[in-house]
Amino acid sequence: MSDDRPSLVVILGDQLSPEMTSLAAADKGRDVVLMCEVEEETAYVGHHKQKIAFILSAMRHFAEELEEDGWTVDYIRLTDEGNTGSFTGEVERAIKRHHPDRIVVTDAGEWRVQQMIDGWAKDFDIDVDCLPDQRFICSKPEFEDWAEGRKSLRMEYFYREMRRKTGLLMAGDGKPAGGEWNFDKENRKPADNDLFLPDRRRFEPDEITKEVIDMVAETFADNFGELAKFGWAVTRKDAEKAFAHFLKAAAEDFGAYQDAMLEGKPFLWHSLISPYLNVGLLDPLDVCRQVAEAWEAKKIPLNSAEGFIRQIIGWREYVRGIYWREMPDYRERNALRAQRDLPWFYWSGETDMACLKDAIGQTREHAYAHHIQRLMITGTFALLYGVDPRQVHEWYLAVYVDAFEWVELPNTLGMSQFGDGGLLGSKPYAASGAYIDRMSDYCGTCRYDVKKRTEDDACPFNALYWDFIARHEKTLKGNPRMGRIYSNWERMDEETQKALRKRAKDVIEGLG
Ligand code: FAD
Ligand code: DLZ
Ligand code: SF4
Repeated sequence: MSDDRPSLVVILGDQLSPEMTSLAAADKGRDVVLMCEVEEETAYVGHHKQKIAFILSAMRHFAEELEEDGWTVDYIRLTDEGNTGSFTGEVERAIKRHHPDRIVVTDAGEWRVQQMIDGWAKDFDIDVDCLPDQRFICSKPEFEDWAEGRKSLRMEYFYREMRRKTGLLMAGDGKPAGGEWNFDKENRKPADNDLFLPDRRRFEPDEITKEVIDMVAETFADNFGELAKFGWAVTRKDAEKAFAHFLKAAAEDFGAYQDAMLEGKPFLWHSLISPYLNVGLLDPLDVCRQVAEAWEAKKIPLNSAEGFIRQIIGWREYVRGIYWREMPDYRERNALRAQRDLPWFYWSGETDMACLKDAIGQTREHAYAHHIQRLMITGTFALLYGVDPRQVHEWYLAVYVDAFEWVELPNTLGMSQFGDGGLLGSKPYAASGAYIDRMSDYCGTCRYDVKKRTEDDACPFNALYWDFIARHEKTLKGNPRMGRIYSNWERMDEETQKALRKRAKDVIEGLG
């Protein structure tokens, strides 16, 4: 490295943290940071309008933060003249402008973008230092070590390792606090409509965000979703305020009502921090430490603290490990050979099924649905109906503000659609309407009757569920966790089985 030529530090739209390894390896007084808004990233799926607005506004705010901190930032806007529309094209132009002696970048979150970075050294005949992303608790090689030689890669065992590694919620003797690793049995309460719901910290768009929102409204007018209720934090300071408010107002009951759903109540006791964690406005370990401290200070119960921490140091880290271990062919897997097209109402929200209407409606309004809505409403319906998992994946990647492939794909294709044949989950998340009825108040207002199975007004989930079970008998019957379900199916008389399959056929044809 010569003294007078700068390094070009490339910061991607989900690397908005001053702690990035790329920044740590650079010289603030000499080097140039490149950040670019590019068409390729705004268009690789038809993102929700709020997702584009959130990322571009957070990028612009972060560029300001870096400049205030003394960095030189070369920021390319989407509408700038000469914008080539791709990371590679913008890096090429920046090399011509700044004549750097090397490129410094932190590993990309997504395989697609990492492929581009891996080509830069050859493309531009320049040194490229691509550094690990240290925002994660488990590095890629560490996950490989954990996974190597294991017969099954269950999250629960990985999670215990992460508890030991971080010391979060550990008793002094290497045992988990409270004597158990997992308190999920306390975390399945349905919510009642007369419960007091915590208010949520949302943020009025400032001038930068307003400008981005106007641009998105015009440029991405045909994309999915609405902008009117945009209330996401776009700076570190505001994201910290949002998290502090969750800790004070909602974390206490987070555990108990984690799986609950109420019509017209999109946020319940959830934290709404996934977009902030995923782009770097909040640090995962830091939020977990704050939650553990709140438990130690007796402000929140252990089942809530443990449930929350497990989602982050367990599930979030685990799906990242799976993604990098299994890509690129993971995206193509389709163990159940599901081939149907995604029903159109996933985009329009126009359906008489109250549960789907609500989950999709709030997704349009807020670019948000909580985990159980994603898994057990939109996810389960697509699974039972037999949608091609690639189409389901593209929908989830598009419609949520927090959607980045490394976290979305294993959750969708693996956990929700069983497309990986059980690598991630030990059985499919198939369920009839009874589950939704138990965990929500949707069925009360629905045109369909959740108690009926074969009539014209029977809940579609019911017949689709049994049809799914029958359709996949060869693949799933041998699964020890499915044994009881198959016994129930076999105990049904032939007439009932036929009526269920006929009703499922009608539902499928009706939607087709
Ligand atoms: P909370 O319920 O408050 O949970 C706290 C945090 O835990 C979340 O912010 C998130 O960072 C983490 N977390 C919880 N569950 C998971 C999980 N299964 N995997 C990884 N992290 C988890 N999460 C994303 O961040 N991006 C996605 O694109 C995404 N796609 C999903 C697709 C499907 C089909 C499913 C079933 C889940 C998906 N999830 C995804 C996981 C989860 O639904 C969201 O993280 C969560 O709903 C975000 O809302 P929250 O911040 O209020 O979460
Ligand atoms: C999701 C997204 C969008 C919509 N736009 C941009 C962009 O214009 N510039 C950018 O740097 N990042 C964007 N992103 C996030 C990237 O897709 C994300 O950084 C990569 O997927 C990480 O691999
Ligand atoms: Fe959903 Fe069926 Fe309940 Fe209607 S009856 S809300 S379709 S589970």
